[in-house]
Amino acid sequence: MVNKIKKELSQKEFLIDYAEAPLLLEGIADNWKATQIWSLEYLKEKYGDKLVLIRKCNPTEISELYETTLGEYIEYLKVEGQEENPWYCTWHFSDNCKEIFEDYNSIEIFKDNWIDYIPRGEMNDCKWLFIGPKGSGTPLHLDFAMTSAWNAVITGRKKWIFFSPDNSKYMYDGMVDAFNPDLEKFPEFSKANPIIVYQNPGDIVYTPSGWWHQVINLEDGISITENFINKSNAKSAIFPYIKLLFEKNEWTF
Ligand SMILES: O=C(O)CCC(=O)C(=O)O
Ligand SMILES: [Fe+2]
Repeated sequence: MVNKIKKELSQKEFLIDYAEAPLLLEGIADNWKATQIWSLEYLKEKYGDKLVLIRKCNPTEISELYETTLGEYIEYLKVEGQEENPWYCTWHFSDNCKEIFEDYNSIEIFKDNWIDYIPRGEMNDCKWLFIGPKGSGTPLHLDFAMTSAWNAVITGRKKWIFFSPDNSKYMYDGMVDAFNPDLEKFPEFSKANPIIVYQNPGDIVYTPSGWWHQVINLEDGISITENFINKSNAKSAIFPYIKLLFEKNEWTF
């Protein structure tokens, strides 16, 4: 069973009781402007000309990214019937639309994000909007550089499956479709202990550093996500992250 909570937590409560496992924060984003007014039509009308990235969803293969406009992508959502491997849209909105920041507020326990202190020329922030149809989602993975993340559903509904860091030996580097595993190809996967989470609009899901997860959108939907490093995960995340910074800039130690 996943930990669930309906109220704002203090930093202290979070660090002591909740930081080490996935957490469903129910209804915590209900009063965000985004949750109250966003729809596909609204985003298309306001931000239809913005450039976004799209990729084909395939739970067992890494797919290429393409660039399009948000407006064109939302048109695609309207006209396409349900495809087996639909396109999923990722919008790194701080590149071209900082206005989005006005429509949500990161909650107290995730507010302090040390990635925010890195000059943007060195490294991008890790804040995205996801837009996708029913059946879209993200294959089994670990978030990069052992960062943690929060993800708020604005519209739609998501199903998550989590596996603790102890289960890494059964994960086959994320090649398994955890919702529909091929146990002949990946027999050890049957030993893993899944935690399933259903997320509704206004709910935030917290993914701790080092936890495997896969996500599927059960309905067409919009979500906001941020990866972070702070007190809660500094011990495991800070070194992989700094290493990544160095590699990205081709510096040497
Ligand atoms: O598709 C999603 O909502 C999950 C996203 C996720 O896990 C990620 O971006 O790391
Ligand atoms: Fe993730």
